[in-house]
Amino acid sequence: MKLYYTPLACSLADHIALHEAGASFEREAVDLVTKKTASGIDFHAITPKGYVPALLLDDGELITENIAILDWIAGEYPALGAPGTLGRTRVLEALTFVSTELHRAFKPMWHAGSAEAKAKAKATISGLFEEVAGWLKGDYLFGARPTVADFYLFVMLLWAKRFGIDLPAPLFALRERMAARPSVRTAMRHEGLLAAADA
Ligand SMILES: N[C@@H](CCC(=O)N[C@@H](CS)C(=O)NCC(=O)O)C(=O)O
Repeated sequence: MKLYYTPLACSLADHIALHEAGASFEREAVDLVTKKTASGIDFHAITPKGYVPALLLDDGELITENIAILDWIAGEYPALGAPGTLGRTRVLEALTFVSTELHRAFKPMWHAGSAEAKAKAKATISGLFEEVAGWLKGDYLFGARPTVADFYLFVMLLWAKRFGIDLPAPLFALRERMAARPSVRTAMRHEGLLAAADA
């Protein structure tokens, strides 16, 4: 299995999930500007979509779209899902919110645009974080242990730091808690996201 990723992109959620699961996998970085992989392959030849994440399975099947990949990982490694008859639905509900509301709201922050558009995006993001802050059922979204939805949310919390967006106290604490997990530290180290002194 091979994960195509870009440092600090939304693919970090999948990277963390695979480490958290103890999965055996390879990884290959993708330059989203040149659309070349680290080994020099045209990324469009791997997926015409041209964006990360993409997960190549051992049987040659390629999964794209973050919600689908994270749902597949939780299916293979049920400890990364939520319990109960509605467990999978609740995780998909959270993943969809992170993807279609939060992740999408960050788009203006990553691209060239007016200061006004960025200020508007920051206000939208802060409102969304206020909403998510009320969802925690314990140390994580669904209780005492993290699910794939926490990993995607964590990437959004890192992006908040990157763009100087303040977090409600429960999400600030969640970011700290997540950042201390060995799987998260390993994935971040592999993506060059830990300060040298901290790596
Ligand atoms: N619909 C995709 C979007 C993924 C996405 O936005 N990926 C970004 C990185 S976070 C990307 O690769 N952008 C490069 C591009 O679109 O050219 C998904 O949900 O997985």
